[in-house]
Amino acid sequence: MAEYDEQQQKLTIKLVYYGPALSGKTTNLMRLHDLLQPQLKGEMMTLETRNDRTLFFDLLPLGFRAPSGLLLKFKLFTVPGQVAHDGTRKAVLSRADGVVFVADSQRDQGTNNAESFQNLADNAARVGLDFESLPLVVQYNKRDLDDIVSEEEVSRRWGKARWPVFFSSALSGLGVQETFGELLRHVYRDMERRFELKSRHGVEEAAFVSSTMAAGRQGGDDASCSG
Ligand SMILES: Nc1nc2c(ncn2[C@@H]2O[C@H](COP(=O)(O)OP(=O)(O)OP(=O)(O)O)[C@@H](O)[C@H]2O)c(=O)[nH]1
Ligand SMILES: [Mg+2]
Repeated sequence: MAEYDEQQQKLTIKLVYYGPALSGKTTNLMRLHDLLQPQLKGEMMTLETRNDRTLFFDLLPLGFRAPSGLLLKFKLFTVPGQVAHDGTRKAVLSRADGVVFVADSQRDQGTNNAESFQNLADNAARVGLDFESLPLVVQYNKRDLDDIVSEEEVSRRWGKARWPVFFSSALSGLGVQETFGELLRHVYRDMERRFELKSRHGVEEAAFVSSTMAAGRQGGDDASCSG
């Protein structure tokens, strides 16, 4: 649930990378952190443990200021994929405004992907999110590996679903920005309905996406993400 602070003219949007253990959620955030310009972008915070396994979450803050003066702040989180950390996953998912589901393309990960997607639907219900209307993009990661499901198989699996599917190699950054951009477009439509971003704040969909991506290029620290 986006937090709108009328007094401070601030809208805080929470986006969550969800998926099975080791699918590449933290790597997606690290690549976004590298790809986006550094000046306005908040420092990424990771709480990593041994063997690349997130124990709590990662957080990457971004932000830009709308023509109306409204500050749009984005908080990007990853959940820990390991089955045991379901309580943390639920807490991180709570009040999310959009989700990227990062699946592992490796052939032997089909069951883990399916269970994690079901876990996402279950936890969304538990924290009171409407899964039907939640902006969601599916990403099949690790396309650079050998034993992976083909794009045709993935299309067959998700073809009838309403969520867009992207392919990526987060390790090299391929597809990372495209996935995030698509999520931003879906989130925009939701925010536009609720906060009239276009008429009240002068923010159109294309600007919403490009300003977030170019968060660092605007200079000045009025849109600083700290605090
Ligand atoms: N070959 C390849 N390896 C990847 C890719 N993306 C991530 N990895 C590797 O997969 C391992 C796990 O990546 P993470 O990003 O830590 O995975 P995670 O989804 O955050 O894992 P949890 O925090 O345990 O849920 C790391 O060794 C990454 O370098 C990719 O696209 N290709
Ligand atoms: Mg992680």
